[in-house]
Amino acid sequence: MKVDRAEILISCASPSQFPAAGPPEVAFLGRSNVGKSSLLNRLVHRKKLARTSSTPGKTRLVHFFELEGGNARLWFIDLPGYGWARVSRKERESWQRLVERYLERDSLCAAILLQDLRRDVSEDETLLLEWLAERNTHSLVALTKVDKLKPMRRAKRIRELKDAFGIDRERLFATSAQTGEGIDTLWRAIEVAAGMRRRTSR
Ligand SMILES: Nc1nc2c(ncn2[C@@H]2O[C@H](COP(=O)(O)OP(=O)(O)O)[C@@H](O)[C@H]2O)c(=O)[nH]1
Ligand SMILES: [Mg+2]
Repeated sequence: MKVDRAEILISCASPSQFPAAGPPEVAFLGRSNVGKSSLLNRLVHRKKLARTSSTPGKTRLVHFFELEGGNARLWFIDLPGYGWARVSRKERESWQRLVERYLERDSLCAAILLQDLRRDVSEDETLLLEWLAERNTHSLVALTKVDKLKPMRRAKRIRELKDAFGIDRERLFATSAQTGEGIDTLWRAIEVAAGMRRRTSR
């Protein structure tokens, strides 16, 4: 999708603020600092649509972004990151409630789980993928910050994470928000999931 217009629609602190269903929705999930805001910005060719920072954010908000290109409209949903050390049980539960309620939406056509290429897969990620599979939600995994490793090490790491996630290579994307690597390929998968294009080999 060639994005002509991208803007924030609403940031929701509770499910009651979620907008009524509109265009197809694609959601982004991942641990704090995984590179979610950077990837979102890269996908829509905006430097600052989603805020990026080197310090993990603390607010738990579900951000709805509206994208328009040609005749197509799509919503990108930025879900709050997880995985802070020392969060209270209450905070954890409120994160879970917000995210689970979002992921129940019928207008959701794909959830993209982000994973830092250099980190190991934790139970947070495997449980999320299982949960999505149980709900029949189409899920993809985007490995982030691949520019941080040299090609040989990178290829090995991609294989290791593919095995750790136990998913097909077709659902795994090696990306870099810095160099733009993997962005076109991920876009194609998003378009297929959103019914904007037919599946083709890549
Ligand atoms: N080298 C490199 N750094 C990245 C990449 N994506 C994000 N970062 C850095 O990782 C940190 C966290 O990024 P951010 O997008 O704010 O993560 P978020 O908390 O998941 O939204 C920032 O310092 C980014 O500059 C990438 O593809 N390559
Ligand atoms: Mg962020």
